[in-house]
Amino acid sequence: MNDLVNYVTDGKIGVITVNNPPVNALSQAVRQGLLDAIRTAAGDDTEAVLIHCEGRTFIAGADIREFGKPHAEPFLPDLLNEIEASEKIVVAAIHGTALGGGFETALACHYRIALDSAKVGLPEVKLGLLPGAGGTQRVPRLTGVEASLELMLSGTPIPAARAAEAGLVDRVVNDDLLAEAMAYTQQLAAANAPIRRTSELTAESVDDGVFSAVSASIGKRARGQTAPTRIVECVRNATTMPFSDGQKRERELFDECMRDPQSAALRHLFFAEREAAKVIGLSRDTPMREVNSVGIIGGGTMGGGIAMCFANAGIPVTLVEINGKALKRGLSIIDDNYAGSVKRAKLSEDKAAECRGLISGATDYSALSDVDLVIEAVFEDPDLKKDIFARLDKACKPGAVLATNTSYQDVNAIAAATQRPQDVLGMHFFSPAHIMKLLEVVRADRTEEDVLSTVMALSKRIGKVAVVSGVCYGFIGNRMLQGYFREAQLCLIEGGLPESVDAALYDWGMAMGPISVADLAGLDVGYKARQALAETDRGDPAANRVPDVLVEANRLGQKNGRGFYTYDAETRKRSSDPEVQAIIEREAAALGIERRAIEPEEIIDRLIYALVNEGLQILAEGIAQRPGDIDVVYVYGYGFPAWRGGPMHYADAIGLDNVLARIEEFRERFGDENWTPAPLLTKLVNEGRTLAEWAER
Ligand code: T1G
Ligand code: NAD
Repeated sequence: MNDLVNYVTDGKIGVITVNNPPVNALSQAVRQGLLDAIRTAAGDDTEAVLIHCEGRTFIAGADIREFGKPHAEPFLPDLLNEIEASEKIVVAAIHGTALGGGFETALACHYRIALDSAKVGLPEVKLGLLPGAGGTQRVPRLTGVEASLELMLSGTPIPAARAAEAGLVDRVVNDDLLAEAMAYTQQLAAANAPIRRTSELTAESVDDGVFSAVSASIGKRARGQTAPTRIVECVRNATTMPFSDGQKRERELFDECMRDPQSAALRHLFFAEREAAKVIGLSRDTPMREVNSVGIIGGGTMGGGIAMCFANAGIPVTLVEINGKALKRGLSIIDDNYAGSVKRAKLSEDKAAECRGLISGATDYSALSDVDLVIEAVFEDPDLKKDIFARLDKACKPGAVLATNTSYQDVNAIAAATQRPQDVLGMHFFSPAHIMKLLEVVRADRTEEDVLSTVMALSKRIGKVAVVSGVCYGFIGNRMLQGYFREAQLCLIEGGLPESVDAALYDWGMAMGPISVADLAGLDVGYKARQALAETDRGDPAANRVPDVLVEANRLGQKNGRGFYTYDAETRKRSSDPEVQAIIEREAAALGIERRAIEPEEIIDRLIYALVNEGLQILAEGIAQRPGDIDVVYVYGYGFPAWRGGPMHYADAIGLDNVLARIEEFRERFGDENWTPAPLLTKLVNEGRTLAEWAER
């Protein structure tokens, strides 16, 4: 045994306790401790063995921090086979989340008891991996092929009660797990219950059509990912091969996953998401303010969704609109959203009604006199926002947090419109706000530390992934997007078509092509933002020409059914429009641009490297705390493929020297204005360092 794994005998029961905070991950020391304990039990006079964990959860998986490093014995599959081979009954007592290798450990035990609040799951696919310690062979033997594939391909944990129905857990209790588990183990020993080795069971065979149907669906549910196909092969093997052969092949495919850059990217994101929650320089015990009530100003596209985020977390919300008619419209948007969630079985009727009941409306700011937090989401007009913050300054109680949902505006200037700039920051949600997980938390120059820590903690409470940004035009995400959209428009006018530019990025892995995204967001939003800027600040005229002409031709995008594409009023299905091609060719000629064939590789590199170059500039300015934060922003807010790890991880994977060489080539061809390499890029290449190494500074 060791510090992390303890073994005692309690009567005729050998009790193995794992205690490796925070989540009892199966580090080398835990594996060694478990092996020593099970061997000790094999040799003593106990009749049965119980494995349980201290702390907030049963084993939540292999220790992800050990991945990518030389693998140390004992190897998990061997350890679990030894536990299963025990001549004494072994019982697992599950609380919290038994995930990945943790659930596989429980599956190697002969019986499983769980708290009703516990969950079990195999989330390896979210790390670009597969259950590599027997899970792909044992689960089908216990619960059949389809349930196994759903568990492994979704990676979503299931509650203990459902696991019991599925034959994965034998007993569910609602309290005092250790006592219940001890009693259960003693019962089994006293009853001389059989030693049930799952590996000795036979998995039901199913028609091969089941596997081909699932393989076909992978293209939709996990587009571009490689691990899901390997998972299907493993589960198929469980129905056709003896356990040992199936497990041998599982290991080979697991190693293939581990060597796959996709897994490195997804593991990077796992830790980047957790790092993003930490504000550099802000200690974990920074005090926080209470937030038990929220006010939202503006009940439009964003205000309604934002209100639902808080109501869904049980926090009462007051939605303030400019007048009764606008309020009615705002509340009906919310009603439609809830009806949609019920229709898609995301929420039960009762839960939707309960959450909706927490949202009330008002047209007078006095309704906000006692709320703990106010979020402004009115038109993107800086003067209107400053006026509203000056009014909030008078209406709200001392200590209330005042936030703006602006997409671009200067949060320092908005804060300066109040006598309490220390209570002001940006909370930039993404549309649709009740669905998108990303929240850019914009730290203004005078934002108080307890305001920042309050909002970072609150974001977790409302199910958001928060990333801190400094103040600049467009913060992290929208600022980087400008170069991305610029290159999309330039590729279009230089020779592409909406379909070809979109296909290049979609096939590369983006959730949606840039031209379709522009139509979705509304071409008028960008047009108004450009019109608000001085001519000289609007950037490359060739990049704005076509969208400007479309807006002036009242082609605003999906919102009025015509943009770069036309959209079916019923189905919203998009179709190409030869009129747009004619406009592109006409405007290219007017600008003296000779259109040419543009290969997908060039389109991809121009758009993605524009993101990367601006990302490096943002890091150098300290607008983003670390490269991983930018990756989290793009994966959770802009449909960047998670299996590529985000733009900054991707740049490191490609090699910063290759990125710089390509940018230099683009500078040669297209000029300094759009393609001056970020000084930090040149510096890191000269020093032969990666962004990840730079981030560890
Ligand atoms: N390994 C190492 N560290 C881990 C970890 C793990 N498996 N899980 C969590 N942590 C760290 C995390 O980085 C954070 O650290 C702290 O624990 C709290 O986590 C062979 C190959 C369990 C649901 O994928 O889903 O088994 O930031 O902030 O919100 O088949 O963590 O505080 O320094 O997320 O309460 C499969 C991953 C591994 C589960 C808890 N297992 N973990 O959520 O806390 S692959 C997983 C989670 C595997 C086998 C294969 C969640 C959680 P820090 P947290 P939380
Ligand atoms: P919207 O036009 O859909 O809604 C704005 C609402 O504000 C309208 O209902 C209007 O009646 C209300 N309003 C205007 N003046 C008001 C006042 N004085 N008091 C109370 N209510 C008032 O706009 P939207 O798309 O929801 O955008 C709102 C804000 O969120 C903008 O700053 C925008 O940049 C930002 N944002 C938008 C998106 C998006 O995708 N739409 C995403 C992130 C952030």
